[in-house]
Amino acid sequence: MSNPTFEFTHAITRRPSASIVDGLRAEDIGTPDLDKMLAAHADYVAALKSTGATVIELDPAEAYPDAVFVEDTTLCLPHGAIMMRPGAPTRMGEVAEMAPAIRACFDDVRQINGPGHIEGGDILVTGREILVGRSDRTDAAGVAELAEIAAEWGHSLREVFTPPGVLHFKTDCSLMDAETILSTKRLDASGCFTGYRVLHVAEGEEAAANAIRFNNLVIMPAGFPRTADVLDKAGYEVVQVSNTECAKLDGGMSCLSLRFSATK
Ligand code: CIR
Repeated sequence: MSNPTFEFTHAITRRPSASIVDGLRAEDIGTPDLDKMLAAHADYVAALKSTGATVIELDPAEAYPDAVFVEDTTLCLPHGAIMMRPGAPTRMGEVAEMAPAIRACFDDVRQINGPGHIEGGDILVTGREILVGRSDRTDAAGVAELAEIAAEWGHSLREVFTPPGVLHFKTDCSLMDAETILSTKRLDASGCFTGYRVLHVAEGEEAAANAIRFNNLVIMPAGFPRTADVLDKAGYEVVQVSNTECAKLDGGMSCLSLRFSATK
């Protein structure tokens, strides 16, 4: 039987555009290089495809510098999809850009109407619940609006907190399988994963916590050998993809795709 938390028929990605140099960042650690980012993005898409999934590759959206980070626009669940309401004003328009591709894959598409805000990067769907981290981008009203739709679709939702100074909840954690979470120690210390099996990223490799489980693979950023070793020893099939350019914009492996099983 398939496991809806990590077995998917589809992914949606969007190629980065030249405007990526204007992408949001908490701290300026250098301008992303478009050619390097395109090469890494192609490797990422190839890894997704290697699992047998269909990858819908959207064209660059020049008007939205952060549009490559598609995860923040939509929450995809087995029943349907929910269009988010980003907390970053420059990212609001990305939702309408994504909607046609989502409508082509899902019969039931809902919308967070506001006034609250919520971004996909703050949402971790596990085998038993939906965890949503309040952050600078996701507020109580946004979480409450999502909770109503999630309840209608039979999911329980638990509000947790993103550590201060961390962009999104999933900047610091990832689902490895229905019961196993890869996390930084600082996030796990908050107690939000009690009852789960938790694997910690290696000390000093906190940026490795944003990975994805996609079908048979765990796709993680390259350059974190001790965490790769932890995952390898735990029995996961790990693929590493360069994340140097997206990291300059606080982005990582989960941000670059929407992962789901299409309902139509
Ligand atoms: C932003 O600040 O919104 C983008 N530069 C990075 C978004 C990363 N998305 C994610 O973690 N889901």
